[in-house]
Amino acid sequence: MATQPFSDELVDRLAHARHIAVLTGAGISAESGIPTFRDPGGLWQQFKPEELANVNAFVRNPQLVQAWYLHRRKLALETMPNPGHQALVALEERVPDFLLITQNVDNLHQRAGSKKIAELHGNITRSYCIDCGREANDAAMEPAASGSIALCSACGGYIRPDVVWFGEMLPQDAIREANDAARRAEVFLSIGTSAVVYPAAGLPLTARQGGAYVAEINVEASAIARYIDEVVLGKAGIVLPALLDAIQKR
Ligand code: BV8
Ligand code: ZN
Repeated sequence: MATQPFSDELVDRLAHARHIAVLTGAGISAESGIPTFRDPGGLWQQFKPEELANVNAFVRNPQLVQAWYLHRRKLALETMPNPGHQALVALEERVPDFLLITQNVDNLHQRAGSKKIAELHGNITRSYCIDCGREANDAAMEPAASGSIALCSACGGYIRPDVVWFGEMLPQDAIREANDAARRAEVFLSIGTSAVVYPAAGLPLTARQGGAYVAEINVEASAIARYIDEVVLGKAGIVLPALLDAIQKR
């Protein structure tokens, strides 16, 4: 029997907590087949996300950025939520005050059935016109797949994905809700994030200051590992179901 990768203390705290907040990053979708941001290989890895996920890149080359997001949206739609996403749905159902704070834009938490979600960086399934703000439908971005620039049918403006780019403000309601949940959390889980992008990466520390027990689940220690209570090394798709199993046995 492999030793469990997490402490009994973490299981007990999660089993009895009434206030839980969870932060997820690209690592929770890795086992669904979506490459993380700092992954080697892959067609789009020739560009750094910071080079494409910003408004200057978009204005300079709207077709390239639209094509990149169209590619990522198709990948997200073709993949399935994995047992890590599903375990977080089960955790939400056990707890009266739960918030899933995600940096991911792949919509997999929503497809897995999570309900209480704060989308810090938007959602790749939505897009809108940068001039008139109209929400564009799924087909509107298709011209970018064949080398054209996708334009708004109402005003001819460029269409962009509804995600937060570097240098852009996060949705105010999402970041406020996330900070409130982190402050009142008794347990805060940081899952599959390198914790280098702010303000999201500040949330585990906000939780710690509010008195929460903070644990991360990652295949390697993240940038905040030294500041938190527990580092659980392992794949989210393996560790989270085992953690829920242990909680349900308490
Ligand atoms: C803002 C959406 C300001 C688009 C994204 C200098 C210092 C500090 C901060 C800054 C600075 N210079 C600039 C900033 C601010 C900047 C920032 O933090 N930059 C970083 C790079 C230094 N932040 C911003 O610009 C934010 N806005 O600050 O606005 C402002 C203020 C006032 C007024 C106006 C403006 C906006 C940030 C949002 C950017 N958008 N994405 C898109 O997705 O295309 S960020 C992008 O990175 C994704 O959202 C992603 O989620 C996020 C973080 O990455 P991770 O999710 O952590 O993914 P990563 O690949 O890094 O790591 C994966 C982890 O999973 C790894 O640890 C790996 O070990 C682990 N893993 C892998 N497999 C598994 C696993 N774990 C478990 N199981 C597995 N199987
Ligand atoms: Zn328009």
